[in-house]
Amino acid sequence: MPLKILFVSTSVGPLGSGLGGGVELTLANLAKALEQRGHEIVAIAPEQSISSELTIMTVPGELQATAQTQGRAAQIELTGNSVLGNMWEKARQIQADYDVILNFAYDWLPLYLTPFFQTPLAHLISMGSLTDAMDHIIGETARRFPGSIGVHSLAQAETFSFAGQCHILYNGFDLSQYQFQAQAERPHALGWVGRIAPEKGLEDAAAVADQLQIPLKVWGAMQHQDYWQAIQAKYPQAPLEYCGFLETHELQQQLGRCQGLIMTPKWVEAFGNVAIEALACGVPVVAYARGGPAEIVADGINGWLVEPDSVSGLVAAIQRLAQIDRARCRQEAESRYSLAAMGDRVEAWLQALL
Ligand code: HBI
Repeated sequence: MPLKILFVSTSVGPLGSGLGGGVELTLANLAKALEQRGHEIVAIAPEQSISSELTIMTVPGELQATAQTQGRAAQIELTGNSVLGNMWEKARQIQADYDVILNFAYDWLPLYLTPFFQTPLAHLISMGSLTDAMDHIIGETARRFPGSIGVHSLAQAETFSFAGQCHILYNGFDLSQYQFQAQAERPHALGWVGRIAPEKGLEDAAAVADQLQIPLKVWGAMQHQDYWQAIQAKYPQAPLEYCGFLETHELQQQLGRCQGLIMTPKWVEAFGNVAIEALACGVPVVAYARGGPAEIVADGINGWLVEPDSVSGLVAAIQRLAQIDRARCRQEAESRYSLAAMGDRVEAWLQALL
């Protein structure tokens, strides 16, 4: 039966800014997947959020600091006029109009509020274990509200002591927005996509570009300018090109021309949306065997898995990219990561919770 679902967005940036990283794409795709099945979605998000399809209620307030820059012992912090507090006050006011509330923020408050709401809360946890305070409150919520915690991959779940209580959802994309490109175009560049931030390990991709002298095109929100400058200074001869933060239509057009996507996560990447976006365009993926990408890349089928942090391993894998069938890459995306496949998984999760 059709559900009325309230999404409450990430607190680190407006939807459409790229600062919310994968969560922005996940939220938009999940809304589409559930609406296709007759459910009604409304989202609460920080002011300046924009979306072409989604009905959004925006609230003001200060953004949260990103959890991955806080360190394990980080205390919970909320400013007086926090956008997180304001979003959840709004959710509290209108909760009676909805069958279920789905939280997308990786923050303490929405988890802590679970028992205070009359409408059931479900939490889509978007990253692995980062701080003790978050581990504690997610674990408590998983224990007291069985089935309320959703994650993107087994690897991500296993970073938590309560892995067994996490519902694994993977992710899903509107693959009609991604054009299959049967072959790479000159100069057969490598692609790297993600927030320009230390946890994403861009320096290793630059090292590969430097060694192979193959152009590396970088797309994503420039979150750490100094980090980017340091990489360019370390590899002055590497053919690196920052191509900006593009919305999906532009990104897939340019990414699809690459000979491969290179993924160099230094942390346990919860999923790796960009891997699916590349596969959807027929672009094989070379990734460290770490986190979500290790569950997406089938070695020799849609790309190559590499020993984590091994630049020489990346170099060897790049040289075997021609062995991968690009049409098979697209098929892999369609069979497991379409909106319909994700909609099945999320609908089953929410209905089991209700
Ligand atoms: N940090 N505190 C906090 N809250 C979030 O919602 C959050 C974050 N860091 C990163 C992030 N969300 C997203 O970019 C990733 O989950 C994809």
